Amino acid sequence: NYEFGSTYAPRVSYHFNPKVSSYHFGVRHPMKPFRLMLTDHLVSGYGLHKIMDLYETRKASDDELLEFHTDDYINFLKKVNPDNVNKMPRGTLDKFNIGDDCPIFHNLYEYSSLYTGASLDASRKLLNGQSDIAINWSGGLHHAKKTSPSGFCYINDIVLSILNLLRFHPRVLYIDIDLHHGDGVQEAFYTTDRVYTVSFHKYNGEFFPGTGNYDETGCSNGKHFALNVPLKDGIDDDSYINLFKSIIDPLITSYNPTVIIQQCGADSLGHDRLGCFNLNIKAHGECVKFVKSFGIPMLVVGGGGYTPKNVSRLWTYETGILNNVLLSPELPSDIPFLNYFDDEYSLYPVLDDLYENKNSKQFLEDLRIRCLEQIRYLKG
Ligand code: ZLM
Ligand code: CA
Ligand code: ZN
Repeated sequence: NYEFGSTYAPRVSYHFNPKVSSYHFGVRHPMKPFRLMLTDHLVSGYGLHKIMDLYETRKASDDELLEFHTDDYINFLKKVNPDNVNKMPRGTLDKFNIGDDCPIFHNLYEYSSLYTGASLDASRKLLNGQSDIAINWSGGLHHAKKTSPSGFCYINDIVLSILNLLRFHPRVLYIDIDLHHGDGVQEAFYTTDRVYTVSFHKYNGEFFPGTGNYDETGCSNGKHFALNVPLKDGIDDDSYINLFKSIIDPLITSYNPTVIIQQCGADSLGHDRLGCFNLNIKAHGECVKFVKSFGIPMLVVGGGGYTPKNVSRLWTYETGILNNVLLSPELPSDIPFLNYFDDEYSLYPVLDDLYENKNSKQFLEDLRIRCLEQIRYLKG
């Protein structure tokens, strides 16, 4: 390991409760909270826990969840369990969107309040100035709606954290590099100019959640304060990094946010079980490094990511970046679950070799121009 970027040495806090990794969505369900345990072992195996402030997080309270979600929905989450779910009144499961994507599993409510408590603790450290960067890899569940779960997300920890930050911050920038559209966060702040949301994602009108075309740009006071970057399969490192930087740079300069929240969903990596992009770990991390280089306080959360060994590699690498540490490729040899990495005992496996890049130069250039036109509305 060696250090880089000596000019800006942020105080970094790391928010985690090992308990959050012990819940199960069901045997074949792609969302595996265990990936968080794998990440935590890798982070400490590389010695990163010694240079951050570590906080074992608490559960969010009901009152905290009710800042965004409805009474009706929170009460349902609290009382439902695998044994009583089929005895609920007719229509309840449809109303609350319960099914294969969002199943009822044991202690679902506890799981949701734990990852949310971690994001709220992290936002509090930024608010009171004790941290410049606060990390919660168990958060980032960007699809959850006010009245229902969606896409593996039950409580929207991002919306709740942003609401908390808005108490003192005039302008919050939300950046989402998960493979999927950050619809829950976009929707929650669609009519305000105090939160700017931008999401990069796969889009074809069908791919989950179906939204996120470039014509969704906000409404009312929020007109021009939402930006969508719809991409096709197979985007590669250079195209993604170039597009990301050429959008985020003018966006930060024009909007001048006082705090940034970055969702780092790992399903945009190549070889993801649900993914279709061709990004390597270093390219994903470059987007985090670039945002950090502006020196604005950051809340960094996880999100999707369905090939656990690569999720944990990515988030460990990004924990290093946020601490100005470049991690050596050799994995620490003394960590539990080392056998999960027996495909290649490296932090940087080759992931860009699976999909054809369907994003032509022309398509990307047109998209970039369209995005810059949107950003230009901020001036004047
Ligand atoms: N079926 N089991 C991303 C959220 C993506 C909706 C198509 C469910 C799956 C998927 C669940 C074991 C984030 C859709 C899918 C099958 C309707 C999605 C359970 C496999 C399984 O084997 C599976 C019974 C399951 C779910 C695949 N679901 C793949 N893609 C998406 C939701 C969340 O990464 O953005 C943030 C954490 N749902 O495409 C269907 C339309 C439900
Ligand atoms: Ca996204
Ligand atoms: Zn996703």
